[in-house]
Amino acid sequence: EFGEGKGKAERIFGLMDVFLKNDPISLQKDILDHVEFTVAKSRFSFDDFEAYQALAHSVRDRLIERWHDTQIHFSKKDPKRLYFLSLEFLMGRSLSNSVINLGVRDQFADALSQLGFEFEVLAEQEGDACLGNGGLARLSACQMESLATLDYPAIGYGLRYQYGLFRQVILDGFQHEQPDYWLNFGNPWEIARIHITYTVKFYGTVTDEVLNKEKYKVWVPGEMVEAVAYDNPIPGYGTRNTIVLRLWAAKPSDQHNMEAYNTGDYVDAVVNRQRAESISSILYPDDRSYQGKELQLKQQYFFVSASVQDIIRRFKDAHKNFDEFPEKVALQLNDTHPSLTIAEVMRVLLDEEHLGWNRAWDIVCKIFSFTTHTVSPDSLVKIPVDLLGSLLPRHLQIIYDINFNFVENLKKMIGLDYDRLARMSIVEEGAVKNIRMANLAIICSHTVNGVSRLHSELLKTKLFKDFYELWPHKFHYKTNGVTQRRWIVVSNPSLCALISKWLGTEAWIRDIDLLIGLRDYATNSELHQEWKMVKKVNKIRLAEYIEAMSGLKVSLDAMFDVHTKRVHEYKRQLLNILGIIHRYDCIKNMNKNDRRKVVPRVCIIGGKAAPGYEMAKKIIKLFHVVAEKINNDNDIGDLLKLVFIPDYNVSVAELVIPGADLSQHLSTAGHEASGTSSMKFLMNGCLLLATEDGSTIEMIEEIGRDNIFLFGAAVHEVPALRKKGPALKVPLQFLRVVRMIREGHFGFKDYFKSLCDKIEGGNDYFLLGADFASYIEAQAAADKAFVDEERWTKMSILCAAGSGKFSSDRTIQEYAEKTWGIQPCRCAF
Ligand code: HBZ
Repeated sequence: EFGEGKGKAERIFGLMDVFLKNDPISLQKDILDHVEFTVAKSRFSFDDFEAYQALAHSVRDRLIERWHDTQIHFSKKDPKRLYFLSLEFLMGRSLSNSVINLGVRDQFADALSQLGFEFEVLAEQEGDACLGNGGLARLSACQMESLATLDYPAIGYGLRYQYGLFRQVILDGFQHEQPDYWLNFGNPWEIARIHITYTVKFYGTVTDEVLNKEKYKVWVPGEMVEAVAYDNPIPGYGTRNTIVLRLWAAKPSDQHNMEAYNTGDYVDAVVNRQRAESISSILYPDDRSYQGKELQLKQQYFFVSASVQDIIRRFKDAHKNFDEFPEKVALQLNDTHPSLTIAEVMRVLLDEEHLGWNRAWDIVCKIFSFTTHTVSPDSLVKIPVDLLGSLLPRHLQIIYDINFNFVENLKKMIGLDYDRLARMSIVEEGAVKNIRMANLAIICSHTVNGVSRLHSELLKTKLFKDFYELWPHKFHYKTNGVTQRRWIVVSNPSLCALISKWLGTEAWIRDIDLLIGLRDYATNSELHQEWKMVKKVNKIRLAEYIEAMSGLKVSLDAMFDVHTKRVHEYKRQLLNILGIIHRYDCIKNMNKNDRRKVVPRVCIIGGKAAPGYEMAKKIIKLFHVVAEKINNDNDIGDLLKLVFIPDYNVSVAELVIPGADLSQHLSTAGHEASGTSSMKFLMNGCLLLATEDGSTIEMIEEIGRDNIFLFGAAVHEVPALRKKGPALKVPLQFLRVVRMIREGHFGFKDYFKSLCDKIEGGNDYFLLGADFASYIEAQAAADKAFVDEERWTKMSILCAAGSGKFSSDRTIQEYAEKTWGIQPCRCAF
């Protein structure tokens, strides 16, 4: 590996013959070195933020060291690799997770305390990396961590947005969005690889050329942009393996528009060049729909093209024959967003590697797998043909060719059923012709999966029914999971210590199935005492945060009832608010004696609304006006308090989840593909109040119906209820609370009119009225259980004990074995 022979290698080895040391003195020295030479502050005077930066750099050194070792090991073994393609990753903070996974948390904490700093205080200095919207993006982050921990040879690819998901600011109860220019203070967790760049082409024309008597297509681009790699190491837990998340940033290309410089308008030419950077600058903040915007499509292709070039370069470094490609490469499409990858791989194999259609197609059919995260046909991405044809003319041709072959074959299989042919075609005909990205992904992938059992059933019977009937073998289900390293070890250290103590081992951190052992102690009074103590510590932490943020003091004896997720009509935050109004109304009408029996509650809601989603924004405002009224009603006091947690993100979730007694998951049955926050709450011993939707159905199987508060219509009942329209009977209490809003009990009468209209008089698509009575009953059942401390604690223990199935380690192992065909490749030193 050393160009100048063995002598040089030996000399270098002599200079750096040991790994970085992790004893307190070495760590202190490393941190001070970084203060002095990286942060460029005097080692005799630096503040918490500078200390954090220096600390982060010393952790980064250790990450790089392991990552190099892993790389060398992978190159030597040359295993089949997984390439995980996702336009979104919600990584949150890196410091705590890194030191824990590297196994040096306590050593660093000691070293810092000797320097007069507290690890926890410095960890708070870190900002979140919010390069994603919600569940899908956080899932990608959990899965990367599990891939590293389980020693799989994997690489994640994504975009290095300069602006992450907007920051939510609440003014006067209304959501406002502020840009998240997260790289402002530098990012110690990434390594800029300025030499790893690829040119990405856009626009232009396609011509025919003849080479060795064969005709080839040549794409002459109209614009070129450079993609630069930024590597983010992801360390595994209990292993030396450290994998990488490679994010691409757009930079102007030197090949771009050379003539412009010669025409004399130098300044304009430079300004134009600079525009290239806008491709990777903004994360689109809508977590459901694709608006057909050119910049968004450009972004997708930019990411796809750079990743494919990188993958092919790596393959060609070690292999000559493309027929081996499927043995070495598995490409995972995280939703349809990266599905242009299919057309891009075809294009490279055809036009650049000159393999010919049949060979190229054969390879493409063996390498892709596709996960969908939606249940709604409206969320499926469609790209207008005109837009695609102008931005990526060659890709449009290829997609047409794929579709032509597909439709011809399909006719042979199903005959001339034109309706079905039209539904399955990649091209949607109509006033505006569209390319259906989901159809492209299904046709070209060997495996298609939903994210829970129920979701996959819905795919087979509804969304992708036609395809399922054609290729039943392609359809699988992979129930989502989350990583217990972040969601217990990092975010709930006291619970982590408690679990390890009672199980007598820390092995559950890598082997989650061991959690089931807690069941043996579910009625043990000593464990009950300690379990309650842990919850109390976490509630204190959360209460302090609430007070610091909003000035509101909340009672620790109250039930902390949490509903945090993106705000959507189908997730029914509105149902929660109507339930709160009902509770308030009931308390107001109670006599003193009855009031003594009320279980005090702190109702916590948090979540962002897409900036253009008017109804979601109204729901946020409604919560605030209701909170204003109730929190200031002296008659109510601690019986009911409402808290909105602004700017809910990964690090806020780490604080909120461990402190919750109860969490709500209220989606109308059949609308939540899986849901993953419920898994985090479950692991932390928080009880769930939920509909039988997404992965909740599988949770019921794991923990038993007695340990969860269920309510609402089941999936199969929903269509009939909807059909009833205005004839649907809704309870009087429901009508009463809606009337209170309508009549201006909380102010803003006109503003909330449209919101009330949407849930009354046959317009109630998400069935709030139909589910209301059963929701209130489930809430009453939760109250009843809460006052019986022993029962509640037992339920809480059984939730955590039964959460093993919902670790992303299990999910990733299933994908590896059944979908990707990859093996662990552990780097041993
Ligand atoms: O993916 C969510 C599902 O709603 C949820 O049920 C599931 O648990 C989770 C993980 O599988 N979907 C999303 O979070 N979707 C997006 O964030 C999204 C982002 C950009 C889009 C479309 C969807 O253009």
